[in-house]
Amino acid sequence: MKLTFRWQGEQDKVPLRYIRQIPGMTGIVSAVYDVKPGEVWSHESIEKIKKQAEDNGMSFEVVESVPVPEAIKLGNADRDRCLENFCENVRRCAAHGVKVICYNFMPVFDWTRTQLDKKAEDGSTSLVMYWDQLKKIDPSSDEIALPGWDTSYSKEEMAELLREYRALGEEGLWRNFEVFLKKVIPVAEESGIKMAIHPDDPPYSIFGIPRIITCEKNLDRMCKIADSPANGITLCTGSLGASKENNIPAIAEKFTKMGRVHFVHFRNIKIMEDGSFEETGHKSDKGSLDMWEIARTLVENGFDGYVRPDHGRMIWDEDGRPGYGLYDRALGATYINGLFEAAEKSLYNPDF
Ligand SMILES: [Mn+2]
Repeated sequence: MKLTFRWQGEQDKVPLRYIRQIPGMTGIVSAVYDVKPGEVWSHESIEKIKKQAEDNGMSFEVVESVPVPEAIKLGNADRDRCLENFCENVRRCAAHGVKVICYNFMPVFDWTRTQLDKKAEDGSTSLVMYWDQLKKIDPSSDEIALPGWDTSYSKEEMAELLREYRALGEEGLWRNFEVFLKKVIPVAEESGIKMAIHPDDPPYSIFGIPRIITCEKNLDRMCKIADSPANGITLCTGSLGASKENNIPAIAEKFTKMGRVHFVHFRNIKIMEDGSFEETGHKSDKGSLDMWEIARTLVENGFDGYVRPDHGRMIWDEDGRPGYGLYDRALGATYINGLFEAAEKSLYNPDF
């Protein structure tokens, strides 16, 4: 397991010199933020991140994310140009030592939560998705807005996007995803890059917008479209785990055995009776996922890829981007170290 940490470039409040002090930290997960989605990343910008990481004793081998522009997901007139640019970004990342590219194929929004600062009993705050908050929003309204959603769209643009995706539907989105994979995976293979799709978060449709990277069956379907180790997944335990239907250790076992798990987002989540969920501390007994079982399954099936703590709570009065403070993610990192060390030692030394 190679322990990594997300760093959102120079605008990130958490400096690299702090990240390097987390025990076991080997690398950062980052992206180029100086051009719009769909444009080509400059060599200078990619190289700069690599140098910043290396100056701090870490590597830059995982990109999260190369954004997939709406033109590709919708399959509209600008698709071919955007696909060419995406492929060029894959080649350029490879040229600067990147090994894994995390991306997602979620329409419009990367993730959906109803509140970003829900206070828990211990005073910490975290991201939550409560159905009773969500149901108050009229899905036919053109003014749907939830915390954390992209605010770069105007009201009219957002309404138009929602209309287009509803008309496209799930099968339409699969068709466009297939076009994407058939174009990008051969380029990734050639360049030595492993593509790692991030599951939809949460893994079901909201407001009638299609979502397809949601469950084992659909991950299977994806793997078959381009049958190559370069066509892999980011096992985000908290995203897939937001649906009770998903058995995370079973999914981890199956896709690790297939050689398709290249990156793991390791976090816990507490699912409520009605399917609402709260992001919790990483430890197993704080949420609904058995984190030890997931770590053990990965190790026993030969997983040797990149892992990062995913979202953390806000604790110790830290002020920053919700989910991406230093303190709780650092605690998550040390927990990951503990679970993987125990799993590796018990695997290689059965008497342990
Ligand atoms: Mn994730």
